[in-house]
Amino acid sequence: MMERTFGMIKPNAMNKNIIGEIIKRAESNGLKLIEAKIKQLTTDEAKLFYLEHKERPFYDELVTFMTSGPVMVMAFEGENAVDVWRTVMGHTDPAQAEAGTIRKDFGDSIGENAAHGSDAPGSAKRELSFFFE
Ligand code: DAT
Ligand code: MG
Repeated sequence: MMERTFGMIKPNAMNKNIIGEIIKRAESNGLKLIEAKIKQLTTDEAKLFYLEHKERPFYDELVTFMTSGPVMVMAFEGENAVDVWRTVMGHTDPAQAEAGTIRKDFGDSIGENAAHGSDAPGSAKRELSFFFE
């Protein structure tokens, strides 16, 4: 099924100059980049974006990290885009991520795991509208 998903390159990955490599992996797996921008998240934006994790012990650390430098927000379109992008990114914890995934290759820790991807079509819709028209 043709669908859209939301992806983000996190600050640690932005520091590694691998935007091209990350987009190449998405494109090689059938995803088309249809919108993108580089921006600095405000603390309020990061808190709201990750509101579902508000009660988690890592919430403050997550917000601090996500505002530590610019991110790149992206809209992808393709067959099963949500699942495809999650697969290309790999497991949340880089130490547990499959070989050849973005998080395995560029993640530094479970917190600084290089990329974000929506986990379901519903969250994709919400996250896309959070950053794009
Ligand atoms: P995902 O990003 O794979 O959807 P998630 O929604 O469970 O994972 O968590 C959102 C982000 O929060 C994750 O990308 C990194 C951070 N995070 C998750 N679990 C963590 C933990 N145990 N310690 C520190 N940061 C964590
Ligand atoms: Mg998630």
